[in-house]
Amino acid sequence: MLPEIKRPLTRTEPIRQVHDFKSGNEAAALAARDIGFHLMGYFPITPSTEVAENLSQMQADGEHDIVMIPADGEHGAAGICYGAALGGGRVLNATSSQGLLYALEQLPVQSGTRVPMVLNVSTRTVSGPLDIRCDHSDIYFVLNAGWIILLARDPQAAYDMNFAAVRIGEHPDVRLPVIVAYDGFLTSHQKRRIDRFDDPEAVRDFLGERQDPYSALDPDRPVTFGPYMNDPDLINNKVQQHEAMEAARRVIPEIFAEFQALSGRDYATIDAYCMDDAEVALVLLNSAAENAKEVVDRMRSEGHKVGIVSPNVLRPFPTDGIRVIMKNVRAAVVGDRGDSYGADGGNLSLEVRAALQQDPDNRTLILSRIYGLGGKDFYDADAEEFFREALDAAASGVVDVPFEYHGAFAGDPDSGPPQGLPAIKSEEVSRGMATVTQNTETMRLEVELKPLWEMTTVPSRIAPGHGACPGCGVFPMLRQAYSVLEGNVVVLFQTGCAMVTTTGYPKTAHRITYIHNLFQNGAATLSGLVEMYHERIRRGEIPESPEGTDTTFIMVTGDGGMDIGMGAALGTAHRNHRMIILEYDNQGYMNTGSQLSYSTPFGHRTSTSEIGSAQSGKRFHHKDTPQIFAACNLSYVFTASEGYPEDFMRKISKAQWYAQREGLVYGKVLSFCPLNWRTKDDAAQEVLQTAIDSCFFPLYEVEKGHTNITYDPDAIGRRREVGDWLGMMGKTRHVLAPEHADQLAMTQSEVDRRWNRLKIKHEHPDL
Ligand SMILES: Cc1ncc(C[n+]2csc(CCOP(=O)(O)OP(=O)(O)O)c2C)c(N)n1
Ligand code: SF4
Ligand SMILES: [Mg+2]
Repeated sequence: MLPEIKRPLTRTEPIRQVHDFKSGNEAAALAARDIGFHLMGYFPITPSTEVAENLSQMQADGEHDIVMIPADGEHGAAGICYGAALGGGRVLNATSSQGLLYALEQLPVQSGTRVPMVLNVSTRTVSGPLDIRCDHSDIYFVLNAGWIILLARDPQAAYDMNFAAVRIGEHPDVRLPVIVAYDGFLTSHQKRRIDRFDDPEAVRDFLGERQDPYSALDPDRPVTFGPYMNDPDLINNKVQQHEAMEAARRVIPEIFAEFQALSGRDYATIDAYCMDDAEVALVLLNSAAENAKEVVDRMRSEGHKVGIVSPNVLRPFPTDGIRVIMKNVRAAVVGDRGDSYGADGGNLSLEVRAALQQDPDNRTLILSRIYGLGGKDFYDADAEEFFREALDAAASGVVDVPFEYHGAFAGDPDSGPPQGLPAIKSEEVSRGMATVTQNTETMRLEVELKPLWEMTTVPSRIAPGHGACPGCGVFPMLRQAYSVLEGNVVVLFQTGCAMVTTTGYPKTAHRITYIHNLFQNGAATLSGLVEMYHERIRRGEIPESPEGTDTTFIMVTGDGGMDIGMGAALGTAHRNHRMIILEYDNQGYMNTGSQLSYSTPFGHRTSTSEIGSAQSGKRFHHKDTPQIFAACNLSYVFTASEGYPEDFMRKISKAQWYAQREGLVYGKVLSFCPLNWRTKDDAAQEVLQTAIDSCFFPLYEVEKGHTNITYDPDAIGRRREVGDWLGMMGKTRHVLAPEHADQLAMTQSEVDRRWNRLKIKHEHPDL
């Protein structure tokens, strides 16, 4: 018997439901629609992105009216959600892995001020190294954040727990935010049969209205949220938070019981499978526990009294339930998909041991195992091995190996990856393809290029052959830059297509030193390295280079990286470190499946700005990143396109000169993405040309404060309408339909406005 209080139920029959076939992410999105949240703040990250994507499609089709706010990063998303929840409505977010960690700083603020909302976490391993698959290392980081954590072992539970989460979090005795966590890919992406509600009125009755004691939107009752509070009061505040979590121990079973009456589906705080007489148990979270149930059936048919213990609630941890269920268990393996390094067990194992320790009669032997990291599969055979280990311990009364990683294997020092192209020496690639001189009058730079055919002889700092889509613009762009850059170059790639397609372990396409950092912080990381370089030269630890031959430090980033990483990049700009930020702008978060970035133009279709009867693509204009950096008064800012190689090569040569001598350079390169622009693979030239000729993407530079348009389509009679460009891409063709005439006109007018301002700046050196 689990220690649950079930309250009398008024409903005798479950409500009308329909069968469906959905993945965990789809189920969570359907639940969000059916709940009718007021607002969702989000930032895409695999494998949780589909929640927002599904909701975007449903929104475009007019199926819900949740306000969907694409944040500048997960920290921003958490802030948006917190602010919205202070206003009293229902709020949703979804994230994973680094996204959860990036939001982490906000989570205790929300729980500490007792503001309910729902956050779906599709669990994924945390970096580094970067790995997009499932484990529980992300969710373990939030165990101390003060949020209730419900677990969903399959898509049905992902749907159901969202309803329960709303009620639990908003309960007057609780008032805490709630996470619903399900396994990335294993649950988020695998489709299963689910039942979903088909009776909106009954759902509304179940959910009721959100009741908040205070709202930031009540002018009659102004209220101070989050006062400055030191001792002696803070500890009392935390006692109240603790009491809210304790109240949740009582409230959760009550809400689960009500949910059972609504749906017919029974959730306990702990899913106990064959535990009534079990002598040996496996304790696991989420989908792995489901896999292991089959093994229990098989082993029971062989006469072994085995069972599975799997909490449905991680916070508050169901300590009493664990003690009751495991009272007669002689030995158990507790499996953790995430280590608490140095603690001799993952968090689940530590908490199970702590729970049992409080029962003076308990004699269960615990074996702690770390398994399934980074998406490593957990098969029947693994579950069976765990059971056999526990059976041995139960029989001998001894635990031979209390803590171990399961499934790791020692590497063979003699087996390395096949040798690709060797590292390249700077002498091999420094061929004097660009000569940069400073005009002594204007103090601006002039560049003389060797003919393009000669550049083809320069070996590339990046190996040929890559994992990108055919026609991808990233590689021509890199090739062009590397053809003219001189000397030693160190690159840092932020997360994105260029990074993922060049460094699949155990290989690397980079023949020079390459660093990856997550795209919220690459600029800061590289600025640290730059300063270390100069300081070690100053201390005589690294030989000094003759003037103009210093190592060049380049951060390569996508346009998305300039959303989430904008703070770090602007900090780097204001400090003026000697490095280059080179942004390839493919107008979206392509690596994660083409979600909108702030650089995505107005009206463009992405997987989070879908088109349908109720929505026509992205709702706001593209970010003018070069102008933002120009406002930082850098020595050099430029735009370029892989379609204009000589223009780009001149600019990147200037960039190197300035980065070696004066400080930060920022450059934005329009970069072709046939997959997500929905064009033919070989359409780069005409599509990029039209983007430039329509003045959507003007080619210019801002050098020492002077704006210089380097290609003026007006002046040579090549000016085109923006519609000509939009008509070339599947992602934008809809804008040309007569019903979207307003949208087209707005795009044209915004493009004209920005172009005219640029021309005025070009003509007036003081602007
Ligand atoms: C904190 C965090 N949030 C989200 C992600 C998921 N993510 C990885 S790459 C990426 C998109 C990158 O877009 P962009 O910089 O434009 O590069 P592209 O993929 O288009 O080449 C996203 C959203 C992540 N890795 N870390
Ligand atoms: S999705 Fe686009 S940017 Fe990414 S590899 Fe493919 S073509 Fe290149
Ligand atoms: Mg991009």
